[in-house]
Amino acid sequence: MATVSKKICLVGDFSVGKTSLIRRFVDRQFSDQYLSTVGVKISKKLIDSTSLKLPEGDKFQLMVWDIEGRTDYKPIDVSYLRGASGIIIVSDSSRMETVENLDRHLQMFQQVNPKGSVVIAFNKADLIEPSMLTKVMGLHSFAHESQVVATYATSAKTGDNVDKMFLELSQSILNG
Ligand code: G3D
Repeated sequence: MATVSKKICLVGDFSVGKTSLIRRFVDRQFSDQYLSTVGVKISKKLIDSTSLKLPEGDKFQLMVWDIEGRTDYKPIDVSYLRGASGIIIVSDSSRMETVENLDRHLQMFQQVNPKGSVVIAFNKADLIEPSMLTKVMGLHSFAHESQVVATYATSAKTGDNVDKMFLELSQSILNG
């Protein structure tokens, strides 16, 4: 029996729903760990072989990093991304500028970990018409496509696709 532990980060513009997605996935089980100097909150989630393809009895622990309380659009510090096996880049589907910024975040991660797994979240999917959402998602192409494991329309409000997205990223990290 073994537990594999991996770090992932949520990145994206201010107020796109990063913290809400983590809350939804981690079921409000927040770690007390708070690195006040950098304002990072780390939540842990243990996943077993009922949700992931793991050797029988093994467990997978995700350490989910979130920069809390940011109210500006300054670029994040790359040190936050160091050691991350994967990232979820989040946009707010109802705010086009946050969708346009997805690539910028992807490029930053690419520089730190060119082999890491990336999932793109078009969050707040509950706020826009499905046909509009399809259009917004279709508009986008990424500079480093090969790193993008999946693209999801999510809603932290309804829970739509949230678990699925975190689990797909976890499986991709596990598969190496
Ligand atoms: P951030 O961590 O990216 O900065 P937050 O974003 O998770 O703090 O969310 C910012 C605001 O968006 C919050 O509202 C939150 O409730 C809302 N939000 C997050 N995800 C969704 C979603 O999927 N659908 C909808 N409708 N709202 C969402 P407040 O009002 O607290 O600022």
